Amino acid sequence: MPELLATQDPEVAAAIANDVRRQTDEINLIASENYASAAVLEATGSVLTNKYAEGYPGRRYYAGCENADIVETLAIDRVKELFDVEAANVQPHSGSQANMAAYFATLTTGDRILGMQLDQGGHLTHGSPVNFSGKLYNFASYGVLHEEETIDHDAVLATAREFKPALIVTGATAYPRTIDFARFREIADEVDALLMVDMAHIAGLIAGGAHPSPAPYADIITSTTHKTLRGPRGAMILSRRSLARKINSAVFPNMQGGPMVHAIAAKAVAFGEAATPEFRSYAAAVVANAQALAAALSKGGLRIVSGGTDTHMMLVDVSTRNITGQEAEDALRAAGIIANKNAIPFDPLPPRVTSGVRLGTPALTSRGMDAGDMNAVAGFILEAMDAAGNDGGAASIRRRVLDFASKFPVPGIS
Ligand code: DSN
Repeated sequence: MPELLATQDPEVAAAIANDVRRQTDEINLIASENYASAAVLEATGSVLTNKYAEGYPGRRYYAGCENADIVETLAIDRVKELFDVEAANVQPHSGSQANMAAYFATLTTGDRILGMQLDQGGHLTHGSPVNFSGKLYNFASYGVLHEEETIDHDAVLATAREFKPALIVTGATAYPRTIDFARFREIADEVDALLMVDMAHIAGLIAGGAHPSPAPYADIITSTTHKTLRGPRGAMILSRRSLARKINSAVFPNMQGGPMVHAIAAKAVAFGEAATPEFRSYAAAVVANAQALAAALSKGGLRIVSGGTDTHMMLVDVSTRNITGQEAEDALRAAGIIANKNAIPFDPLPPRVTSGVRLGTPALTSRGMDAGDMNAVAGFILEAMDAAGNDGGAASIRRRVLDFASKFPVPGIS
């Protein structure tokens, strides 16, 4: 338990200590989560949280920003090199805010955008009617093919021709296959649209060379920094130099106020880590683990959407086990395995129930698990689903999950 907090504020200290234990004891298969390194955590918890630094390096609205300038310039330079892009804004507090700023920088409200359907893998900010994106802009959507469950590029092109969007957005939160950025560029060019890639889920894979980069094709790239990239909670916008001024103004002063300098410092640390050979090995292992886990689950009788994965995540159709996505999530939780229910393409069940779960390997790969360990993880998952609703069965699996997990140190904790 953190010592100072334990004395001053035992309630908060206890919640943090309990989450340290939870993160250590459980198997985390949430595809969008990871374990930041001790160095990233140290920068995140630093005194830079005390500083106001509206503006950009060298052009601030407050005095005393010399160290804020250093960390922000380091973050910008490192991320530009990491992803081979001309410009970067590292101030967005979240992925949604990065996407909001990207739209604000390039469009006028009411403009047309073509994005991926939420229930087929897209994100709320790609046009959901309950999100600012769907409220402020005029969206049309694309999805996946019924049989293959991969992006229907012919439909993307046909819709783009008819709808004439000013911007096409690709990137996903629940799509396990490589996205063909070159094909999206061709479609965007054909209808004279800008191309935006939201690479939040796969940023670490791209940085580590385990997924093709959108950089040669996209006008704007947005991303969070805490998923496969393994940095602090936050986001960024990468772009061509010609769009940099508009993007910077869209982030500040248009949409955000003071940047979180402590988070920017931690982003700089994470970008440094992601440029190492160790991170390249990590990114390759994340994909190898996902493929091994998908194969083992498939062998165990579960249907993997699109037949497998090219990335860090898979969508598992649990209806073959006669349970819903919600029941699967609950059964896994009871066994000490953390994952989220997720709609599968053309899901007959509502979003609060679903027929699937989304599983990802970024976090357990950060603990050093390898493809061989995925057989054990798959075994626990299959057993837990069979034990759905059986408290005694779940408790027995949970004990074995705890014993298994204890063999793998958690970065930033152990
Ligand atoms: N919440 C994130 C995810 O889990 O994919 C997307 O914003």
